[in-house]
Amino acid sequence: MAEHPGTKPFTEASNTRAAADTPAVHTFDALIIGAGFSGLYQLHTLREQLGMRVRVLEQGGGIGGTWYWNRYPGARCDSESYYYCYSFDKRIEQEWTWSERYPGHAEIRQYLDFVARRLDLLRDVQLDTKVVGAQYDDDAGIWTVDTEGGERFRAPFLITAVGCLSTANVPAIPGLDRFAGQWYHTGQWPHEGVDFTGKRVGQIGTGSTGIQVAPVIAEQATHLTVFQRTANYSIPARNRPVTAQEIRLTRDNYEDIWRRARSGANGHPFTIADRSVHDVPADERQRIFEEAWERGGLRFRASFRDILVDKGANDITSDFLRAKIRAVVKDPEMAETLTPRDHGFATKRPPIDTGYFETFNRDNVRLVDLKAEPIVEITERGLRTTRREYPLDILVFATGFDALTGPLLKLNITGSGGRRLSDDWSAGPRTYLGLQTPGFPNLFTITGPGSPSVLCNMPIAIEQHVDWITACIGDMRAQGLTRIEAERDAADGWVRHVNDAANATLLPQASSSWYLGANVPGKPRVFMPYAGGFARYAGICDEVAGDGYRGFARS
Ligand code: NA7
Repeated sequence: MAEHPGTKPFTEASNTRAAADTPAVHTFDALIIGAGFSGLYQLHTLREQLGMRVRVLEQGGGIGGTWYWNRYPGARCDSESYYYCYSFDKRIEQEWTWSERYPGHAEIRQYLDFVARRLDLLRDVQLDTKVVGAQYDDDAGIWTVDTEGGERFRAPFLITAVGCLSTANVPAIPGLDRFAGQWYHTGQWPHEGVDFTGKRVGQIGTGSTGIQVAPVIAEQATHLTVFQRTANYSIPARNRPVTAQEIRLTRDNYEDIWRRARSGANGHPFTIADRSVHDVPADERQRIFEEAWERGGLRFRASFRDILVDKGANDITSDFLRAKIRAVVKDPEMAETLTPRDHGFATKRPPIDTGYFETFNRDNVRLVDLKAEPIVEITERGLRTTRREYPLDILVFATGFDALTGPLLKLNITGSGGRRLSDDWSAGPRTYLGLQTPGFPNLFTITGPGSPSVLCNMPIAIEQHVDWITACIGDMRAQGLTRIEAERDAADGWVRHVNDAANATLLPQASSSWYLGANVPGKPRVFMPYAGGFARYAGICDEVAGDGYRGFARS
């Protein structure tokens, strides 16, 4: 795939290293790590609203964050395009036109490139720059950031904009190094694409990604074997081109769309119906579900208000979806293997699909139930389970991410007094509002653990965080303050609140969920995102700021 234009690495004279063993040091008012949706908007606000000198350090060779890396065939956002975008700039909102109901990965990169050019962002973005360490100097009140290339950056404020799903989880299956074919993780997909023609392909993983990629591979490959550990629910996406009338209507109504998105639980502009699954007679309920199924997409779960909080309501919903799998998949044994029985609908991240279950009616597709025959090893020729060896030319890992904490811990962050973030989070992330961690002054995290993040339509969650951080730094500068740090009591209270919010839903009951870190062996089992709802969360953040940044020590 061709790289999109306008994303050449930042270069300037001062960027070259002064001498082989003396890193060049570049000083800024703020450093941002990551040039996806969050890093780009954070750059814009700090520069334009506060007049700060900012540098964005980006590991990739282009902007786009998650969408720079996730280029696997079928990669598409499951928020609808008209609201998977920024809301802060009327001009951008009115000029950009999405082509499909759900934006594909290439179109999202084109959109971000359009935004970056419109706002002249690229001059402050340094590409191909991987951060390998960040240390806080208490005496100087300065963060020092080191890069793999040996450069050093210093600034009083450090903002991580590294995304929630950016550290690929490649399971440690013995034998991968001796596999004679090619293997790929979907989150690190080659830019030139992968040609599956004439190949026997194995795919491990049936989360949102696996469900998107399998139908596309099956169409191209000679044969596809899907290795499934946990069966998943999926709602048809019903993707299609956007009509001229929809574009007009959206543009005319953006104010209302954003107002609704911000006042809801998940940053989506659709409202969750104010009725219980138990309130309506069975035939009426069936009609409502069928209608939602036909409409497709994430808004299926908005059909009733109690799908995620009432076990009985969730069981009824899950049964409807299980029946759909049986209705689509012709082989009853295969249908049963594809039917989730161990968790309720949407207690794990609910995928949406284009022809996923239909894929299993194809002659060239096989399903392997890893619960019945676990993986033993990868061999030179393919993959061996406890039952047999499956010969493969290509192995695709759709095995997800070390979500939320992974991208942050990879940065090797050391805070006040030399404390390491990895030590402080050894039993799970401990943040205040998901924005700051005690012991790490002037370090802000956009959509960090403890904030609504992945439970939301991300651009809405990102804008709320960036606006809050920008206002917070602006307020400090106005008052002549230089240091802000979350107080330990405030963080402890917030961690309790995050747990309570999760426990008020059915979400923690899905024991294999990446929300809990369960997909990464050895990761602490803690429910990481804030499940109390976006609007409620944003209200708390505003209240904290309005109350003199309650829970933050500022000096
Ligand atoms: P997910 O949702 O974490 O899915 C990963 C899949 O890979 C899931 O089916 C896992 O099974 C499976 N997996 C992970 N490790 C293994 C091993 N070792 N063996 C077999 N199977 C394994 O990641 P996605 O990329 O699909 O989606 C991530 C998010 O991106 C998505 O939710 C959207 O928010 C966008 P498990 O369920 O853990 O048993």
